[in-house]
Amino acid sequence: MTDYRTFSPDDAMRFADEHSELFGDHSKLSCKEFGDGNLNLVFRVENDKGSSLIVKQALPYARCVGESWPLTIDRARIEAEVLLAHRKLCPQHTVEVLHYDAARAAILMEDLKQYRILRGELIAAKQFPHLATQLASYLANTLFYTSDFALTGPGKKQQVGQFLNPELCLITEDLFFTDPYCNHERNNIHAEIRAEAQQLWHDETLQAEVAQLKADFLSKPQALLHGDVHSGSIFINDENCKVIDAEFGFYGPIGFDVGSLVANLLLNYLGHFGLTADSSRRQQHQDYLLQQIDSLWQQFASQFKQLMAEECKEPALQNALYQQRFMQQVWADTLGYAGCELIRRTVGLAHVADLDSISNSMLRGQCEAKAIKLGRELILQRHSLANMAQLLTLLNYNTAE
Ligand code: SR1
Ligand code: MG
Repeated sequence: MTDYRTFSPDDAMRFADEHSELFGDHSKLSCKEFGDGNLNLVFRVENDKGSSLIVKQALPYARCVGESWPLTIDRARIEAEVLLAHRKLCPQHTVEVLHYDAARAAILMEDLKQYRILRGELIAAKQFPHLATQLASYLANTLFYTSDFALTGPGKKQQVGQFLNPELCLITEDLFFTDPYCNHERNNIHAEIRAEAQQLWHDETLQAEVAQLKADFLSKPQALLHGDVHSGSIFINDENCKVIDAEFGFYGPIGFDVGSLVANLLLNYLGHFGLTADSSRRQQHQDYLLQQIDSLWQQFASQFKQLMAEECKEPALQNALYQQRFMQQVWADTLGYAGCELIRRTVGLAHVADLDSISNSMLRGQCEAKAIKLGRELILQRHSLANMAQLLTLLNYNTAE
């Protein structure tokens, strides 16, 4: 870590200036740190004509906790390399990395200031008709072309090694699959749902299924995942959306990425029981979300199937029955990991604003209880729910007022 030091706004400005021809006269630049994420520093560097770029620097610890939680700065390499790899496969929906500096653990990237963070938009009940289509395309392309269907055996193994990411994977392993199911000091449990959280600690049936999902997360390197596709990692506007923040990327189970996204749309759905008092406005937004979730899976599955049928390079994996079984297993994983995300965002360390910003704590507790209940059912029923329609029935049954 010899050349590493935490950037000041001036350092970030110089870094952007060194690695970009965009700016010209350095004296006309300004820079502000505006990151509010869990881990890193994020600066916007701007010139007097309004052109701007983003500098993101990994801190040697988790920002949301402080120096008592040291964390590798190599996560900046993982983030840059995953984004570069995904951008080759899906340029329209992946943020552009312009430069990566290993010694300073810093990335220079395009500024998406014409876009807004999806989570905030969904909390404000904004709707984007192309959301499902665009994200299905992102997931199908990035996941198919980094899988055994598209890579050679040796090529895939080289990639698995390049993206091992043990420290960030450990965070996910702990926060998703361990902490919520025991009385862990990292958990963040609101008093209103203490009883529901405690039930999770004694639910051995559920814990056995979570153990299976964790074992698969540890040992199923199917494709190069983004690893943290929640609605805070997606920038959106009326025309397009772009995925950012790939520092949790590694080779893992395909259903983890798909399930994380599905769960974040479900968290927004549940949050609106407490966020939006006007019932017809709420219903309208929730109908939109369900339609997007349905369409996300349908379009993802149909594109992935088409890619398997037309582009599979590995002769043995061209078998149609195998491909059908493969999709069935991705579906079950999607439901299971979506269930884990619903639960960990409710009782674990890292919450989501879709639930936390509900001002009435009793209503918030009711929404959180629904999230735990739905998460549990998704995990337990992931092999028996045949399709998205059944999931939606389960959701309506579980959330009826
Ligand atoms: C300590 S990191 C907490 C969470 O923030 C990231 O965005 C990931 O979702 C992680 O689980
Ligand atoms: Mg992130």
